[in-house]
Amino acid sequence: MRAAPLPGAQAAGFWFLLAYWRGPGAAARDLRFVTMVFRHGDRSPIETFPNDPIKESSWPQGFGQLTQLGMEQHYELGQYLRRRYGKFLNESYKHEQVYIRSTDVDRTLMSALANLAALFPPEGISVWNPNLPWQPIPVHTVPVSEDQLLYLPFRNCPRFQELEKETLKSKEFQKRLHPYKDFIETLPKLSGYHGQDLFGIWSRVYDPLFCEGVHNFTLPSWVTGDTMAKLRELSELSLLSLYGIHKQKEKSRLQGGVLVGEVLNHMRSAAQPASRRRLIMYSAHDTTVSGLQMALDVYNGILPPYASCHLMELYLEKGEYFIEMYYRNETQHEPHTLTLPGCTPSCPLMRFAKLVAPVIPKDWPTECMITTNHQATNGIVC
Ligand code: PT3
Repeated sequence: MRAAPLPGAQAAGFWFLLAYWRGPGAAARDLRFVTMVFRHGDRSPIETFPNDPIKESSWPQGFGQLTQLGMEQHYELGQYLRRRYGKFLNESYKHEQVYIRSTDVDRTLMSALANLAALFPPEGISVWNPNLPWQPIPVHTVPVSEDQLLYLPFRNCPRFQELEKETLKSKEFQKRLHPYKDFIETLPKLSGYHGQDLFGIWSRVYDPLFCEGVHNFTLPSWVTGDTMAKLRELSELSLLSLYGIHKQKEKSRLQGGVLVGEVLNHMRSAAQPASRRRLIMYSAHDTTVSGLQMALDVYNGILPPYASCHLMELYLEKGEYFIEMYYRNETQHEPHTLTLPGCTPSCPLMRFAKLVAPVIPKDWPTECMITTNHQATNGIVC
């Protein structure tokens, strides 16, 4: 039954009461800590297919680089974060409150810097050059070869390689792949790329075409809307099958679960009364955002767009800590609430920890070596 509309004065009173009723609750809910994982902004292709008439020299900075559009996207995300967390983060940057880590890749490092320019413009005593509304903020990194946190997928893991092979053979994967078999057969002649693996089709055919489309290059005549739709669906299947479709929990322990464990440790530390840390930011890739979301079982199956951002907030309410997660994957819409399966949108920290425990590796190197192949267990294959 629909409620009858309230007459003017009565309606105003109703909204006032509602605001008052919500007010004290909202005040009692205290944001304590925020962590986020985002994808870098728009970039040039990383590689392309042999028949592509658009070569690396067509891109102002060559392959794999953040474009000016990518810088704008991250500056915009930084402005959004300033609006969302401005009060919580004080008027400007404080080193003991903030930590930023990026993969050691130009586009992720530059994205973090563009973002921070908008998030932490100098204010008051932080102004060091009146003509420049910018201050340096440290962005930490480790070499890609040593990155055991953000540069997903971790390929140096024999058990994971075994799971990838099992996935390709699984009924579920084959069922999903079947409708595209004829289309895949047509690709080598058109693109000159002969690989049949989905990751190759994604990174060497779909991705460069997508980048070229964004930058208004003329695409080859065989690249119709329907071709792009099929290539996108195959790329989505590639990413989904990387972390899921077959033994998702076990794969997560070897991939995104490492980051889940790190985030949970930070949440627990932030819940200590002496903690001064308020923000930890991770600048990374589509494969990082999706790997984290697959481990948390909240992935929507769509390739994470440029500058998409997974937010995790820790609140203190009536003596209990809660985690809330949001996904900002478009600028025209407020971030979408993500609910950890088995919990409520605002999930008690203890319950969150219990629910994610199965995807957090206890000993990643050892778990990676437990394969059905004895050579790997003996450390011969790695
Ligand atoms: O565009 O987000 C992306 C890709 O992950 C890209 O940044 C990349 O580095 N791909 C190589 C595999 C990590």
